[in-house]
Amino acid sequence: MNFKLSEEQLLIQKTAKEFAETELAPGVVERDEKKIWPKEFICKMSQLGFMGMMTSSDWGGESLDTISYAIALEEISRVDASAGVVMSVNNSLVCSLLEKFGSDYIKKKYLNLLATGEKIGAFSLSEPQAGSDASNMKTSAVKKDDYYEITGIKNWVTNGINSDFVILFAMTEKELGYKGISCFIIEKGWDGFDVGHPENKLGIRSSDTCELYFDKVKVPESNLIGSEGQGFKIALSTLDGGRIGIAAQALGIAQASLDASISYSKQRIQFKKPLSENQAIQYKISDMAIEIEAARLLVWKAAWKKDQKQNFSHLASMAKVYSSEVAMKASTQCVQIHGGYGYMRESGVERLMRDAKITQIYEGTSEIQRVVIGRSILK
Ligand code: COS
Repeated sequence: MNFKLSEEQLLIQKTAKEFAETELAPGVVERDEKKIWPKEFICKMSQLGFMGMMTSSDWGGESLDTISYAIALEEISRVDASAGVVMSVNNSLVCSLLEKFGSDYIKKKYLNLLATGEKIGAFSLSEPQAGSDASNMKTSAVKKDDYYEITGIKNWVTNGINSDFVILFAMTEKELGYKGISCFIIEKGWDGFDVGHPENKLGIRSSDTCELYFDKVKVPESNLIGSEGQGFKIALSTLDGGRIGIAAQALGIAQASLDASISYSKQRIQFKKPLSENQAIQYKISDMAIEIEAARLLVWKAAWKKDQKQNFSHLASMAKVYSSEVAMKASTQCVQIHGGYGYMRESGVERLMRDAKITQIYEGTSEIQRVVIGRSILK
C-alpha cells in the first residue's frame, strides 16, 4: 500500500490549486451573488485539460486516472464549487458516458469537442415526478423511420443553459418500465427543444440549473447511445462515476471550511486571546480535520477501485455520503466559529454552507446512496 501521490498527480494538484487561487478566487463571491456562470474560467479550465481529464487522448481527453480527476476537482471546488460542478458533469456524466457507451460516430462527432472543453455537456435524467425514482420518467421517444420523436419535460439539469449538447434519457417502451428507457445525445437549437429559466438556488449559484422542454424533437437514430432499452443501466453506471466527482467536490468545500476556520480562529481575539486558544474551538477544528482526512481516503479508494476496473459502485456511494455529510458539518462549524461575521455574505463562509447542501442531494441523495450500499453489503 502506498499513499504517496505520483509526480504527475502532484503536478495536477499544484496546477489546479494555483489556478483556483489566482483565477477563480477573486470574483467568486460576486459570481455567487449575481448568479454569473464562470464562462471565461471554464475556457481556461479547458486549456488546462480539466474538462475531459479521464477521456482517452484518442478522443481529445487527457487519459488521466480517476485519482488525478478527484484531486483536481477538490482543488477547484475548494475555491469555487460552482465551477467544480460544471467540470464534474462534463467529465464524469458526459465524457465518460460517451466514451464507454457511444458509437464511433458519436465519439467522433461529439466527444472530441466535449473532452477538449470546446463544447459543454449536460446530463438530463430527472423529471418532476422522477427524482430518486429515476425510472418513473414520462419523456417519450417514439421511433419513426430513421429518427426518434422526443416529447417531455426534464428538470434540475445542471449546465442546462450553458451546454451545447445534452445526454437525454427517454422512454422508448413505457410498458417495459426501466427496461424501456433509452439514452440519446441531442443538440441545442434543434426544433422543438427549449430551455427554461435559470433556477434560483440556495447554493452553487453561479452554476446554471434549469428545466428542458421537448416538443416532438426529431433525433436521428444515429444519436441513440447504446441500444434501445439500455438507458437506465447506462444512467446508473455513469452515476457511479459521477458520485466520485461529487464526493471530491464536497471534499473541496470541507477543506475550504477547515482552512477558513484555522485562519480566522488564529486572528480573532476575544477575551484577550485568539479563538484558537480555546479548547471548544480546537475540538471543532480537530473533528473537521479527522473527518476530512477520512473522507479523502474514501474518495481516493473509490477512485482507485474504479481505475482498477473493479466494482466500485458501493464505494462511490460511501464516498459521496460521507464527504457530503463532512462538508455540511464542517461548513456549519466554520460559520459557527466565524460567529456573526460568518453569517454575513462578505465573509465568504456562509457560501460554503449553502454550497455543501446540494452535495447531499444531487447525483443521488444520501438516502439513495445508503440504499445502494445496503443492497451491496446485504446481497
Ligand atoms: N450500474 C449498472 N446497472 C445497474 C446499477 C449500476 N450501478 N445499479 C442497478 N443496475 C441495474 C440492475 O442490475 C437492474 O438490471 P437487471 O434487472 O437487468 O438486473 C436495473 O439496473 C434496475 O436496478 P434496480 O432494480 O436496483 O433499480 P431501482 O429502480 O430499484 O433503483 C436506485 C435503484 C434507487 C439505486 C436508482 O434508481 C438510483 O440510483 N436512483 C437515484 C437516481 C439519481 O441519482 N438521480 C439523480 C439524477 S442526476 S442529478
